[in-house]
Amino acid sequence: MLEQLDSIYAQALDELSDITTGDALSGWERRYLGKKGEVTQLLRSTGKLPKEERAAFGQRANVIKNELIGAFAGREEAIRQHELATQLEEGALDVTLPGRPVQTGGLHPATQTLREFYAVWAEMGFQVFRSRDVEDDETNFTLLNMPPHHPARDMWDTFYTTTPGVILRTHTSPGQIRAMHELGEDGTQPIRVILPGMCYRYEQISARSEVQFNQVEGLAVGRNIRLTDLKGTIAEFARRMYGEDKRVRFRGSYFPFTEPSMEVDVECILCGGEGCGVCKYTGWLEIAGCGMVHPIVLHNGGYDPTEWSGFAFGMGPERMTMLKHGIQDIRYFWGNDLRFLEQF
Ligand code: FA5
Repeated sequence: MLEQLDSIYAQALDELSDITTGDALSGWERRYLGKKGEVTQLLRSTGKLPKEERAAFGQRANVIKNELIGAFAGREEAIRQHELATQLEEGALDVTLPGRPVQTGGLHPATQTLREFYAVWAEMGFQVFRSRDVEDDETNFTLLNMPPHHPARDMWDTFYTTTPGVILRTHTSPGQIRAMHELGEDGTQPIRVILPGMCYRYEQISARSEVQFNQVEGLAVGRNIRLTDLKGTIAEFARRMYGEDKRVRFRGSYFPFTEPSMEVDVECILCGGEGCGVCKYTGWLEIAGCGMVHPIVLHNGGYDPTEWSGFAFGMGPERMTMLKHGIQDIRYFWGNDLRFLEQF
């Protein structure tokens, strides 16, 4: 059978050298290398040989098969080049025609804002900490100072799963507890992180509210962190993000996991504080909720609140993108309408 193999090999190469068209080449491939091709059939019959001849035969057959595959590819390329040259000669191919535009994708507007956030917060020394989308009720609420039946739980309409106690996180704040445990080394190390991620709320969808949206949480824990550190950090972020001259203001608010709690407004980025439709003629846009980390939350994160303090904030990048580009409806973000997406 070895002689038969070598003679098929010689014959195949001989035939190949005469082939000048794609059709003939396909026929050649079928005849020698196809499923029922001569080389393939011979390889299949290896099992019928006496045991001591099988290895040598199999090896030789594989070498020949690979050589033929290589020769085939070489011939295919030669035919392609020849056809191209003929087309050029005959003028069928106009190389001066402009190429067809290649469709490129782009970053989603929310992703663009997120990346701007990452860059600004990284410059300010905040590293990214990724927490989980599927949370437990305890971390999402109880450890954030909202025990079962606490009325403040109503602020976050929740998606529950069929597994008791397992929910989709309603905000990125439970990541505070996880970051404190993972990075705090039993409450002995300071922390400075941002926690970006998708949040889920069982809310009525409207122009301003979606059932899924991104948040970027921030958390700093240290020995002497004060309210002025929080205010200075947020003001610096707003300046870096929206411009040197942008003013920010803080309004008293309530979150169970911060004390005191505030909302942050930045001077309207569209009208510069003059008053316009986007800022509802107030001159201010809300960008974040924030506050000093509640002592109970510090304790739940493994820190001694008599020695450690911290601040936290939470921002909504989609709402901030809407403000920046004057987008009227948050539903565009996840509608996958190219007419919307291609504008960014
Ligand atoms: C919170 O979720 C707090 N965890 C924020 C916080 C963190 C306060 C740390 C203090 C300290 P709030 O529910 O206001 O707060 O949501 C924060 C931001 O998420 C909002 O300002 C908004 O930009 C965005 N957001 C909230 N709900 C939606 C929604 N349904 N669709 C789109 N964006 C939303």
